Amino acid sequence: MASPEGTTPVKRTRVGRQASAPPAHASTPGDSSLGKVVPSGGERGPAGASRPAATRFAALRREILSPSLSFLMEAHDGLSAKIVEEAGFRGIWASGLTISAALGLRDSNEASWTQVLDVLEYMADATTLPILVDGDTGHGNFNNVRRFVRKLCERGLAGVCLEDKLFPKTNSFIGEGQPLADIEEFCGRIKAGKDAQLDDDFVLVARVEALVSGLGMAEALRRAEAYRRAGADAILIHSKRSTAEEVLAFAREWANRAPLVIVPTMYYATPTELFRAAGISTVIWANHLLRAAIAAMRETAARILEDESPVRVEGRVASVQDIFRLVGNAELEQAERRYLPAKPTAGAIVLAAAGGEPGGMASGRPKCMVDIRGRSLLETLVGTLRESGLRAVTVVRGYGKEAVRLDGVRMVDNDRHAETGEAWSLACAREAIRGETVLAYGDVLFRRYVLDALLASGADAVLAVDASAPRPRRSSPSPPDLVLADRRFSGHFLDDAPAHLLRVANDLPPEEACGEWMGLARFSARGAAWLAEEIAALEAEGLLARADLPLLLTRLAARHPVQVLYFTGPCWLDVDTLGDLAEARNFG
Ligand code: SPV
Ligand code: MG
Repeated sequence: MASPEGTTPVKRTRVGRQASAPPAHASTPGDSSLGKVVPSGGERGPAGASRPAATRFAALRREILSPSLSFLMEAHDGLSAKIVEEAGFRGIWASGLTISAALGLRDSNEASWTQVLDVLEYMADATTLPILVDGDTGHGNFNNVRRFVRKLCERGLAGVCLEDKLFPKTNSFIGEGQPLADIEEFCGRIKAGKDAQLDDDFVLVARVEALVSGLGMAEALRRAEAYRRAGADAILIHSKRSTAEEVLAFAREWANRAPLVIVPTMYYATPTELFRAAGISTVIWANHLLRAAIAAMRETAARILEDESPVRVEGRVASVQDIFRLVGNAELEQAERRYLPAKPTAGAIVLAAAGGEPGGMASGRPKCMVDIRGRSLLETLVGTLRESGLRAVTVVRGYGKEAVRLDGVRMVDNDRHAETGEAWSLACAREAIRGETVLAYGDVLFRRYVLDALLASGADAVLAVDASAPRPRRSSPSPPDLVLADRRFSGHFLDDAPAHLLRVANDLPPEEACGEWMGLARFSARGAAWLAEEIAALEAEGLLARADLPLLLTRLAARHPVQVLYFTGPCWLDVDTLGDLAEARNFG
């Protein structure tokens, strides 16, 4: 890469560094023999993996000093830091503007420096990437700077950028002619910061505001040179113009005396190649994740307000699963297996023996294998069961059984599926009706909270019932399982007393029904024993082959309390028709 002058730009190492031995006052609570600390944030990766504490300091130094153009992406909290890492960036800009804004504050030092430090600590904990902290003016004079730098180092923050303005600062894009710090005084802040750093590789970037304040190129260069001599590892030359002209002119004059950092917020349209050709060291994309989040949050809030429902936004926002993945729930599950006492887990039986769908929906495939956004209906359903902690899943298959496959589940066959009903299928999985057991139809999808509510219920037998008025089915081949209970849904979740099942049937007059069974039930160990007994009773009476689940559950309710748990809203889906299938693909 040639510089404009034709010399090879060198990203200087140890530019203007102070003596490398840690000064006497820079005590190292972690490991004094190496002159390095073990920063709290440097020990853990996103999934708790340990990393050598010093690597983030060295990594940021490498990025800033390396001869190739580097990019730092803005983040303002732990989650956005994770997203920067996931996107593939190699470093993070902890922006003062966006951290303040995310707290609902102005970029005017309204958040105290310790409040900012708390946010930074979350960010450092959330990612393995090196973080360059926007240190504003250093929160006071040289004395505040050195305490701030020590605290950053202790928390694994790899570098700081200090701007030559006065406390309390104002964002560079507000107003004209902001007063700048006295050069000598600011050099004192730089020296104090470098003397206070607890890791040799900690990076201090000095930010020159002379162009922003309208003081001209000569003043900008004079200041940059003074800051370099005071020990700054790199210079950030800031500009609020809409073109990169003055920044590129500065770079030419500067001639690589120290690495140059830029923030093309206002001159964003400049091709990045020009920065590369100018020998710029590092580009900071300073605020784009927060701006993206603001736009998305606004649109989402407006839609939900307008619709009084999140249905239209559901497919456009990150799923709850995505949140779990981002924050590392999988690691927590592993840790729970390692550290918590083992407890008996519930099992599940999925009845998926029914045939393919009329109307060509499943085009000859068993219904449970239709595609829902790249996964089969069965896999999606079992995924929800697993997310709720159900490990031992048994699937009863029948029609097209060769096509019914899924890793990690036990398959049981009902080879008489054509002439038998659901109770027979369930009886095929009799062995699995032991301990706490969840029972689900193989063609339903439901939100996880429905299952979690069943699992949290203290009842021995409990059914999930949709209390919304039974919906007309679009030429559905299977009539709804309507429920009659001793209490209707009161419309009020908070003071709802338990309701108990009287009857489940397809032929109940809809106006009498209290709701529709969603095809999902849970039995305690005792309830599972009742269920097994009822299956045995049907068998003894010669009724098992023809019985469906409504009959089985109605008989069960005649002998034992079977609770009904009411839900409302779009929390489940029975995939019967092409229309249902389209809905299922948006169900998330
Ligand atoms: C920040 O991101 O807070 C910055 C860059 O300091 S700027 O907003 O351009 O001043
Ligand atoms: Mg800032």
